[in-house]
Amino acid sequence: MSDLIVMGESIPNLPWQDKPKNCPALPLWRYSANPIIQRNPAPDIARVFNSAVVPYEGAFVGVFRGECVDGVPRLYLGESADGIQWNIDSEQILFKDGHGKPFLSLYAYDPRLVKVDGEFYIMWCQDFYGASIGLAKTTDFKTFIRLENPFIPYNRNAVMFPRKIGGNYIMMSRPSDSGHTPFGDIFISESPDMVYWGRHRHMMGKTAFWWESVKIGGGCAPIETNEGWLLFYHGVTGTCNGFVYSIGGAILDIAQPSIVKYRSKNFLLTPEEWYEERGFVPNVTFPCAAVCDGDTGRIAIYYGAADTYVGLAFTTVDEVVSYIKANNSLTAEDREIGIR
Ligand code: BMA
Repeated sequence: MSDLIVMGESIPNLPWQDKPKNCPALPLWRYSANPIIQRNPAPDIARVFNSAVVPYEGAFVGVFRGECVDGVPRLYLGESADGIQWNIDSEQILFKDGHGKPFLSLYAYDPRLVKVDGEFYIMWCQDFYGASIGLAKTTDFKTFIRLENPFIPYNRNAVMFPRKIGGNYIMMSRPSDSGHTPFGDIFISESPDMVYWGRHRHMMGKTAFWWESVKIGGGCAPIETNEGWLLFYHGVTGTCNGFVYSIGGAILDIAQPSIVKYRSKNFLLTPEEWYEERGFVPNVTFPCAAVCDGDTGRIAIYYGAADTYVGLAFTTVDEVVSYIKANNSLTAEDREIGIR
C-alpha cells in the first residue's frame, strides 16, 4: 500500500484473486468463477441477488435477497467459511419487535448489513403503506430485533455508515416513488438513537454522464480511509430497452460526508458478462457490500447481477482511490453541505 490508510479489521480469509493481465483499464475486476450463487439455491427460492455480507467470527455471514417461487422477495441468512461458497437458510429471517412479537414484512428486498459499535444492522426495502426502509439489528445472527422504520415512504437503498459521526448514526437513503422511479439522489440522515432521524442533507445526485444520468443510489457501506469515505454506489442510465445499472465510485468528506471530495466520471464496472446481461432483469450490476481487509487494503465487492445472481468483484483501496481521483469530476452540488 502507498500512504493511503484504511481503517478496518484484519480479514485474512477475504475472498481474493489478483487482477488479470488482460483486464480493462477500469479498477474493478470480476471473480473468475462468477456467479457465486446460482439459480434455485433452496426449495422456495428461485433467485438470489442484491445481497450483503460481513465478516463474522473468522468466517462470513450474509443477508440475502431471495426471490421466492411465489415471486415475492424475502430475506434469508447465509453462512460461508470462505465468502464464496454459501449455505443459505431455507427459512426466511423471522424478525421480532421490541416486545418479542414476530414481524415479517409483506416483502423485503435489497438488504444491506453493517456493523456499528459491535452490533449488526440490517436495512432493506419493505412495505410501509408503500415502499420504504425497514431496519433491524442483531448481535448473534440468531435473534433479529426489528427497529422503528427510519423514513416515511417512498424510499429505497438505505445504507448505514460503519461508525457514528459527531455522536450520531448516519444513514444514506434514496427517496423514490412507488414504481421503478425515473429519478433519484442520495441523501444522508442522522440519528442519536435509531428512532428519530433528521438533520437530512443532500449528498450526491445524478450527473450529465450518461451512465448515471437517470438516478443513483447508495450501494455498499462506505470504507473509511485517510482520504475520506470510499463509496461504491449504483448509477442508472435509460435506454430504449430499459434501465442499465453500473457501479460508480466516490470519496466523501470524513467529518461531513454530504460533501463529495472526488467522484469518478466513469463507471467502475458495467454489465458485460452473460450473468450481468442475461436474467430476470438484464443489464444490472447492483453493489450491496464491500468487505475490506484492513491489513492489505484488498476489497471484495458483492453485487447483484441481472436481478438473478450474486457476483463478486475485487479491487484495492490504492487502485480504486487513485482511479477515482484521476478521473474526478464534481458537480457544484457535490461540493455543497446539502441543505436548502
Ligand atoms: C431497482 C431495485 C433493485 C433492482 C433494480 C433493477 O429499482 O428494485 O432491486 O435490482 O431495480 O431491476
